[in-house]
Parts: sequence; C-alpha cells; structure tokens
Amino acid sequence: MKFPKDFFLGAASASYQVEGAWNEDGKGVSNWDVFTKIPGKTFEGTNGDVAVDHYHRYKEDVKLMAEMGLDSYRFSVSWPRIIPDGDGEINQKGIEFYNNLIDECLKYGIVPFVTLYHWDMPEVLEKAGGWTNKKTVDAFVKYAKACFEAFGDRVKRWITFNETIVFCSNGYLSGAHPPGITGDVKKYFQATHNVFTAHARSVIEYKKLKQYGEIGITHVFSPAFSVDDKEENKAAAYHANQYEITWYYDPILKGKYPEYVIKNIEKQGFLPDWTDEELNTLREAAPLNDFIGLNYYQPQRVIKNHDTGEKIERTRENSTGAPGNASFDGFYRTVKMDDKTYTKWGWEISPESLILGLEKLKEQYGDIKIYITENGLGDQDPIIEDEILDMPRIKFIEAHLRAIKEAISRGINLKGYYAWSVIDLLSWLNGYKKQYGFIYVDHKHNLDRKKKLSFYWYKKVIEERGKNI
Ligand code: BGP
Repeated sequence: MKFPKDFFLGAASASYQVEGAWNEDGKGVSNWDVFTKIPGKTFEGTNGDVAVDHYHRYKEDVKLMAEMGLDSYRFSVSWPRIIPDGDGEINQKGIEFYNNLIDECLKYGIVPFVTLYHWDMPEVLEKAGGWTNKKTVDAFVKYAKACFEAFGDRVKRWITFNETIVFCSNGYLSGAHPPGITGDVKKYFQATHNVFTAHARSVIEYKKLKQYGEIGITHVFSPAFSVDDKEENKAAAYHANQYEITWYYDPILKGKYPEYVIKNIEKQGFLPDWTDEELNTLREAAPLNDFIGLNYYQPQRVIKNHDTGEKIERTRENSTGAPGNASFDGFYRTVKMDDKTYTKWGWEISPESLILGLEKLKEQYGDIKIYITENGLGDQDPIIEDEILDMPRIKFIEAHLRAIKEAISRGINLKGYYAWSVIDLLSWLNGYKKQYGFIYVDHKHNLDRKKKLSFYWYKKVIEERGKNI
C-alpha cells in the first residue's frame, strides 16, 4: 500500500522552539521568555532567545524542507509577535514574518498547517491570570480572527491549540511550565474549560468568515492501558482515560463534558465556573470541527495507586512524560514495564498502542478526520565522521508509519502524518540535547544546518509515498 496523494507526509515545529528573535521587530514578551529565565526551570538554563534562528533563516529552512519533499509544514504563530500586549494593536512586522514564511512554503508547494497556540502567550496576559482568566479567552478569539484575516487566503488548515492537557497540567499542577503553579486543581480545570471555550468561539468565528478551510484542535494522545487483567487496574486505566482523553476530546467533539469526571470533581469542589452561554457555545462548535490532531509519542501503563497519602515530587525529568508518577488525584500511577522498550528519556516506544488507541477513539468519536500532528524520537544522535547517523529515529518513524498504514487499512480516517520535528530545536525543558529533527543544527558553528541520515530516508519515503514501509 502507498500513502494516498491526499495524505500529507509532513513535519512540524513550534514558534518558541525554533524562531528566536525574541525581542525583535516589535514582538512582545511571552510567558516562556520570562519562565525560562527563572533559575532551575530548564535544562542548563536554556531558552528560546535565539533558538535555531528560524526567524532569520526561514528561507534556508523551507528550502531544505522542499528538498526533502515535504507535503506540508506544521508551524505555530507566536501570539506576542502578532499582538504584543495580548489585547491591543496588531504588530505589522509580525504579520509580515508569517506572510513571508507562508509564501515561502507555497512557492515550493508545501502546504502550511498553522497552529495558533503552541504555548507562548503574551506575558501581560499570563500575569493577569493566563488561562484561568476569561479575559484571555476574549483576547485569544481576537488574535485568532486577526490570523484568519491576515493569512486565511493562503492558509487552509488551522489548529487552535496544541496539547491543552500539557500546558494546563504543567502550568497548574506540576508547575513545570508557566505560570509555574503547583497543585491547584481548581485552576487546572478552570483553565481547561476556558481553553475549550476559546477553541469553540474561534471555530465559530472561522466558519463565519467563509474561508472554506479546515479547523480543529491538537490533543495529546497517550491512551492508558492496564498492566494486567486485575479489576482495580482496569478501573485505574478507565479513570486515566476519562481524565486525560475524554475530558479533553468530549467538549471538542461532542460539545459536552463527561459525566464520570464531572461527578468526581463536583464532589471535590473542582468544577470550573461555567455559564450556560459557554456550554451552548461548546455544543454549537462541536459539529463544526473538521478534524482532530493527535500528538502520539507513547501510551501509558497504569495501575491502581495505593499510597494515596504520599505527595510525589515531580522533577523536571519525570514531569515530561516518563512513567513513575501518581496521578494528581492519587487514583492511579503510571509504571515502567520490564517487557517494554523505552527511549533515552524514558518514553515507551509502542507503535502497536497507536493502532489500539485509534480503534478505541473511533468507537468513541466515529469517523472524524485525524491528522497525526506530532510523532517522533527524542534522542542524542550519533555523529560519526561528520555524518549524523540517526538510525534509531528512522526505525522509530518507520514503525509508526507502518502502524498508520495498518490503522488506515482497519478503516481509521487518517489524513496526514507530521514528524516531530522538522529540524533540531529547543526542547521546552530539555534544552538542545534532546534532538528530534531531520535537520541537524550545529550550535558550535553558527547554527549551521546539516542533513541527517533520516533526512535522505524521509525524502525517499515521500517520493515513494511510503511504498516500501
Ligand atoms: C510535545 C510538544 C512539542 C515537543 C514534543 C517533545 O508535547 O507539543 O512542542 O516539545 O512534545 O517534547 P520534549 O521536547 O519534552 O521531548
């Protein structure tokens, strides 16, 4: 089987992780500009001030993408570049940058797939309560409209938010991301609801503009599986999926919240403050979503957690995806299993779980169009005689593309695959050491770009439409 012509073989990035130019051409300060400067927050104090300088080198980068043959490039727009103070004037220089980037992609026939929010928010808004403040919702809708109006003639695929669960849980539960708050469950749920409302309102606004493109959201997809057949562990996996999948997917695709979670959090006093109008907006927007984007890196293996009293210290390392933690409510725990394979950063490698997860998703949400908007291997690539021989990445992506083929043959409506990431970039908390790209960036030599072995391999895969996968 080959990947059909209308299946995008692409790759992705995000503004803060690649652009740099953090204070150029009128860009406002973002929450990440501030957060990464707090001692101890990131690996060796790394930040995105310069990142890989995509802001200045986008032409060179897009040219490399064209050489690779990418069907599509997923990137994000930096909100503070467009509206520096969050809610005021539009910065024309910011619009100009993305106009240039979009035009450069189109010049080579690369379809731009644009994310509006990949975590960098104007600091002014963060200071005023960020996603817990409903004014942020209004500001976001205004920003989204500004982007639709400026770029919508050429951009026909929009993602509102990237991984709500990650920025909300790290922002308000573990404190590993801005605003760095720990253990505030009420704020966590409020933030998620406000994001869903911002998404719904933006979708409605987009459809009103009649630009005839697609719009959706990107969620983490880490389906939970019980480690065995014990009832209590199966209940733990059910609980994990309700809190981490259903809570996120239902309000978007069904326009309502799952009863199971509502009942629990109502008892605990964590129900978000919501209005009938907001709940109606969710219902109105749900059928207007054109697709759902999934970021799949790994599944979760879970057991019932018995030591509920214990407070688990989350470190930078274990808060970024490696198993070993109890859930915030102490109900379940993720575990590492002896018979599974893990990356250097402790993330499980399991293409089969993607297929199983997609089948369950189909049972819950039917035939909604799906893009895998991120998937990839974080590694320290071997350099041998100046060549970057990233064989493990090739194996990883190949295995996942094979799983995608299998899922398609089982009737899953998959329409694209975006490898994370197109180029080596700043890992939010793990600096530049954790590499994901097809293109290497030499931090010792002027940020020079170099093609990795995987670059040539992916080029061939695209040329052959995956025939030999
Ligand atoms: C996702 C994010 C990406 C990227 C990726 C890898 O959660 O959407 O922006 O960072 O994970 O994560 P990390 O850099 O922590 O390995």
